[in-house]
Amino acid sequence: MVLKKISYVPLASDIVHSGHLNIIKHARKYGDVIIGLLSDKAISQYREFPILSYNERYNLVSKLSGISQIIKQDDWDYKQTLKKIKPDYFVHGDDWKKGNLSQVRKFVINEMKSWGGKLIEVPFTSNISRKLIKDKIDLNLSISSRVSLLKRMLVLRQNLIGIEAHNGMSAHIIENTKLKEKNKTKAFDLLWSSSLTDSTIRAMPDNQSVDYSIRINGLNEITNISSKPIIFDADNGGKIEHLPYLVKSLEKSGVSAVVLEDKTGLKINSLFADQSKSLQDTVKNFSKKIEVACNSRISKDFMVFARIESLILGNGMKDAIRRSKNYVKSGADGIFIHSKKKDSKEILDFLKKFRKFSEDSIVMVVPSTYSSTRERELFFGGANIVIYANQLLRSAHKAMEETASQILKNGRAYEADKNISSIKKIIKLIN
Ligand code: SPV
Ligand code: MG
Repeated sequence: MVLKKISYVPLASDIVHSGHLNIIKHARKYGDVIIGLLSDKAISQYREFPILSYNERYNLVSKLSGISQIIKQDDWDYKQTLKKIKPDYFVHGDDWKKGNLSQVRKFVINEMKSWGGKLIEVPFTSNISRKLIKDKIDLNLSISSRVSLLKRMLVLRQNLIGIEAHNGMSAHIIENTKLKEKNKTKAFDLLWSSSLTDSTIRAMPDNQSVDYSIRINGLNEITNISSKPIIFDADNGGKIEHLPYLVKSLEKSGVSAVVLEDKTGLKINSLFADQSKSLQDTVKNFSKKIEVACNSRISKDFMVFARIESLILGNGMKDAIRRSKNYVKSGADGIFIHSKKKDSKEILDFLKKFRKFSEDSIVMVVPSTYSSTRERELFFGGANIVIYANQLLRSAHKAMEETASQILKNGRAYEADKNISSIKKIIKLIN
């Protein structure tokens, strides 16, 4: 009996298009087609998180003809998979010769050689691609899959970094800021919709003068640009009777999580030195709010975070821990513990104490004042989500202030030109 050759085709395919069908057709000429369907984890290591979950993608791909087997591929760089399968042929589009995956391509060629296998490259179908389709259907994310994104990410990775997006431009910058680290690409995982920056861009105080409906409308600009999950800072959530409508609006806007803080009365930003007019809610009242928010969600994946202000208000660590226990018991998916200290000692102390009784709850921290602490120290201490809550807006503010005064001083823009993005760059950015 002559054994049939194995023709291996790696696929991510949360959008299946004719380019994929073309690759499978080619692969069949060489042998039995095994599809290596990349897991969510594998995909998220080299590009944005997939829109469809692994199971959904599996169902989709299993309906395609010409496939002998689908296996789960958990490594995006093929280091384990290739050794295991030792395929005779490895079939891939030729669009990976440049860019992110070119190193991986070199590895595949060498590895395949070691058992006499061969890389077959199929010319890229230029009029179709995942990106083209994704753009065409205007980001393509159905609201429900958008809402689920954060929970899905947290299942795969327990450490995420987020940054504040206050409009379409900041979302665009976040979407396109990537750092190549060895063979991996580092990018921000999620977006923080901040009450502080949403107020500041309108030159309004962070005291809920900018109401929820204005802020939620603004999210549209962001979701048009970015498919990263959004966490919404809802201050104290307002009146308990209004909470179900807030949660519903957030879900309908594609938000993945809401943060409610345990303060009452007129809102004052937590980083404000004078908190004398701020009161902390009772555990009973606030726990009720958490329950109401949890019970009003439509999607089981929408997450509710309880923000504890004990350390901000000077009410102590004991109070913070007591509250965290109660809020988790009330159904909060996670805790946001905040501090306005210059160092992270009290945050790390909280994390240590909290982790003694809760291993699973998600903990979010915002190192604005203790900015010298690195993400990895916070993750190591037990945090799951680290958020840079206002740095983009602050950098834009400083740059604009400097440019405005330079123009006034010089009576022309020439001196400012070297410190600002060129017109060419700006025009190209938008197209
Ligand atoms: C925000 O970004 O609006 C926050 C975080 O709530 S802080 O400003 O530190 O209170
Ligand atoms: Mg806020």
